[in-house]
Amino acid sequence: MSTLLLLNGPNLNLLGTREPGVYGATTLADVEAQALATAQRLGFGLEAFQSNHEGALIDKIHEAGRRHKAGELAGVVFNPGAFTHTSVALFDAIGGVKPLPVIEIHISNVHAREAFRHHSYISPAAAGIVIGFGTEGYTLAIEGLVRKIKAAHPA
Ligand code: CA2
Repeated sequence: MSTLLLLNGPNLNLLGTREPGVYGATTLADVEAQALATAQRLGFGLEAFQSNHEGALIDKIHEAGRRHKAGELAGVVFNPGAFTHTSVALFDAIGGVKPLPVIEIHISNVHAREAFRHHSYISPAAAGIVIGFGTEGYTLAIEGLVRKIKAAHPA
């Protein structure tokens, strides 16, 4: 049970290439490499997946749920991008794979932005939320996820 999944949703493949004022200059490849280093420092492996398609993200969450049941995957860090504010289907998917822990992360402080970003369909299903720490939030999210995993499975 020593692998984590980093899941990124729509347009996050553009990280570091546009809108550096909002999302920073770090690329998605940098984020994934940093996340792997963080996971390994904490004794875990890490797989990364990004998709611009809601159904592909849902399929990946279902697969993560099956792997969690089989003892092959410990938890998920998920930036659902704009689907955060629209997707009942992703809320249902995360609810459908409980008790797999899913940490929701947002690079920007969505509450300091447009009103349509203030509501998350994902948050009620998430085990924890990290918002507004830039791409360093991914490191915080992995650290928080590992704390929750260790609390649920004391050595
Ligand atoms: O702050 C976040 O992490 C968001 O999840 C990012 C989403 C946005 O819709 C959410 O409200 C908050 C957007 C991701 C788009 O990423 C881009 C990166 C570079 C250039 C353009 C888009």
